[in-house]
Amino acid sequence: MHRFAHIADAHLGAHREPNLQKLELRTFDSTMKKCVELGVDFILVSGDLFHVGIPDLGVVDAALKSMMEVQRRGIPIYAIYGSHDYTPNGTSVIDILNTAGVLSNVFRPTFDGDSLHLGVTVDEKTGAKIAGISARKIGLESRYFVALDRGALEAEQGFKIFAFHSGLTELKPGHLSAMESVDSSLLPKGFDYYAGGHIHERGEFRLPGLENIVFPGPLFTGYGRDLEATAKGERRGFYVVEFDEHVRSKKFVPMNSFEGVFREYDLTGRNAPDAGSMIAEDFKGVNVAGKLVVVRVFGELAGGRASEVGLAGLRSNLSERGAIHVYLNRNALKSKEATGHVFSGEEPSSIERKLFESEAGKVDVAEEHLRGQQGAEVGIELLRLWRQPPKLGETKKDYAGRMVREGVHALEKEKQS
Ligand SMILES: [Mn+2]
Repeated sequence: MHRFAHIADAHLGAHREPNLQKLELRTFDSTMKKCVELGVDFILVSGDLFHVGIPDLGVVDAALKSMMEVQRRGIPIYAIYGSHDYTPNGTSVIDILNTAGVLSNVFRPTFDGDSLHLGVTVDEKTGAKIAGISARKIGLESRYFVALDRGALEAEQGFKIFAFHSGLTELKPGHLSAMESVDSSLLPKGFDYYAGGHIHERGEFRLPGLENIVFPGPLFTGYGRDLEATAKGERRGFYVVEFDEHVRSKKFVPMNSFEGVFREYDLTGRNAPDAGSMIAEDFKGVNVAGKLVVVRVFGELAGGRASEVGLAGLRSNLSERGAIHVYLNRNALKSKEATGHVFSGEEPSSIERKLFESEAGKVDVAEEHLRGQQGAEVGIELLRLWRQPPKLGETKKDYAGRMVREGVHALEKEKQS
């Protein structure tokens, strides 16, 4: 019997807060060690191994040390790009690790007119065949799927794994219903295992002709909204799959490295300062040491501004009491004095999307591709590009130049599409 590990959405480098940063890398290291301990033959990463395409070198160094450990034991790592660690017109950390032979990028496309052929990577030891489609910027990989020569892949004999980093329309969790996704009919049929990534919620599925569709969810805790689920006790980890000619078993291996405390408060009808004391009072006597604390507030304040609730003070108080991280979600808190946009109760990316969509209609430009839905897409892509921090050692001037180049490129690409 052979075994492989299926990891997705590790998002290494996602956290800036030192405690979480440390835990994030430690969890990745323990995961690599666990893979050795479980005797896996290879490891497959379904995208978003890193949080950005050009991560902090300290993060890369730590991750590399952990990966070299499994490599020394003859366990290969295969990977595809995710939506985060893909770099539109540059070199991503995944490319560098691929060049260094620390992992193998199994997304090997060749285009023949409108048709996309995927190279199949054969794992030497087990003979398992792996094909995969990397993510591109939001939803664009769906074009790959449409162009995919499925027949050739379906004709491949032997134990086959298909890796992808996209939501499947039929399987999206309710709160992600607005997210871009790929119709499952576009996947090649008859593979033994569909190694999914991108959906930050663990799930095992089957659809007609598609057995063993698995999304492991984030390896660590994810970020933003994910922290809420982690604090509520959702287990994070990866999958170990046993196989010979077919999948014999698949097991989730939890890697949670801390406990959580989750509290939510409806502040409707309260004054901001009262609301603050109520929350502080409620946290008295709660043991937060060594835990992730997530506080979600919602409702409409009767008086005062959201900032006057004093959540920042609560955060430092809980940190002093040993909380490893305090995540405050006040997206759904409204105040009568607030101005501007209120998009409530969602993850940051969908709030951004809505904001762009609502504003795109108001922009008066002649270029068709900068208006409406298409304009919103351009805005989202630009925001994603310009969020990249400068590279280590990159001068301000070079950074600015690169941002301008990539921005112009994104604008022109949209024009052509
Ligand atoms: Mn992800």
